[in-house]
Amino acid sequence: MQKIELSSFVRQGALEVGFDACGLAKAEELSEDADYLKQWLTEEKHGDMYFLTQNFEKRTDPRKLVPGCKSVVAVLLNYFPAKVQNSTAPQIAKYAYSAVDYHFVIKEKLKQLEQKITEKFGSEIVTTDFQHTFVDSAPVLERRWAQRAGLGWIGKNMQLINPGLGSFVFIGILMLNAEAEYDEPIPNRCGTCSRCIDACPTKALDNTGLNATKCISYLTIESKHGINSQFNPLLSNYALGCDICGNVCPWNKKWATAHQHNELSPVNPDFENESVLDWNAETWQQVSKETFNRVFKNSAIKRAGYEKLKQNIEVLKNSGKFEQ
Ligand code: B12
Ligand code: SF4
Ligand code: SF4
Repeated sequence: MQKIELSSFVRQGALEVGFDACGLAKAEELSEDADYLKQWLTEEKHGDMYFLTQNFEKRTDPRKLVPGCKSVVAVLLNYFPAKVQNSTAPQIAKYAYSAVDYHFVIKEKLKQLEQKITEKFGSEIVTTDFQHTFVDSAPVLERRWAQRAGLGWIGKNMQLINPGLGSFVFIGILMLNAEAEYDEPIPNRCGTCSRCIDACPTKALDNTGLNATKCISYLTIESKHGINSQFNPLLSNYALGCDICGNVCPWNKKWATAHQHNELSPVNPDFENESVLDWNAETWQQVSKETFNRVFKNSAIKRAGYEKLKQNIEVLKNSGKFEQ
């Protein structure tokens, strides 16, 4: 098998199953990232996200996570929506708009891509003994792999920014047991810009990266201890996640265009065509746990949980973020 043949097939196959971009990188230890991650964890910038302290060696070397793996395939899926919420409604970050959780959508597409590759190159090209497709939930430094696979640069807002798509893209990963022709990383184009750092309401970003414990996304989704009250007035009407450092980035203004993925539609056909885009402060305050669980049954919003969402809405309300 020619390395170049494998890479071209994988890139083309990724587009055929519906991804928006694909690149390949050599599987090797990420020693600089390991140093950075160690320091980041020592400074406790991960807060309650205990899972980030686990599997350090696997996280910084994919060959330890997936024995036999030689190449890392990174794929992107654009999630920039055609329509956004009314700005007076409690804000839900765009990644969570879809009625079907992006994890399911990407896993399914990765499965289809893997099937194409194994049909062409044989089943030994992936390892069947270990999980080898990933999105979000495993010890994989996904942004770094997407960057190494030539899919963009990691901006000062810590997002992977793809020339042509911007940063409102999900990342998926597939590990292969064969060597391939690899993509060249592209240069960082942030330059002297610091709009994301300046715009971050909680000062979670600086030139050394992100302090997750201050990030609205962490506070509204991951924090196990509720929202530290010092941040209450700074939540900028966000009830789940935060898009501010992405919204202000000039590269998104230039490149982000509405995705065409029906699977990421916010409309839930199984529940009266309900869409989170139509929810306002009143809907959120009145919703029962049962209705919440039915409307958001398959969505990323449900992962945050009813109680957490209600708590966040209460914080916004008490901070005078919306009329009662
Ligand atoms: C934990 C997590 C979070 C945490 C912590 C975020 C963080 N920056 O670490 C919280 C809950 C805050 C969060 C928020 C968001 N997240 Co998140 N998150 C993750 C997760 C699960 C792990 C990230 C991680 O390992 N963090 C630890 C830090 C230290 O690692 P890192 O940020 O990847 O940084 C590495 C490199 O950038 C590099 N690095 C950074 N600075 C420097 C400097 C030097 C000198 C060097 C050498 C290296 C280096 O080293 C680091 C370690 O390798 C990934 C999925 C995954 N498995 O990768 C998704 C992921 C990063 N999240 C994602 C998204 C979409 C978001 C949000 C936009 C969601 C939202 N709208 O609310 C925000 C954005 C916040 C932000 N500005 O980063 C996407 C990113 C897509 C993209 N285009 O970049 C991912 C990849 C999920 C996915 N599969 O699509 N997230
Ligand atoms: S997601 Fe929001 S709070 Fe987190 S770093 Fe970006 S702007 Fe700051
Ligand atoms: S806002 Fe500016 S500094 Fe921040 S990621 Fe975008 S280009 Fe880079």
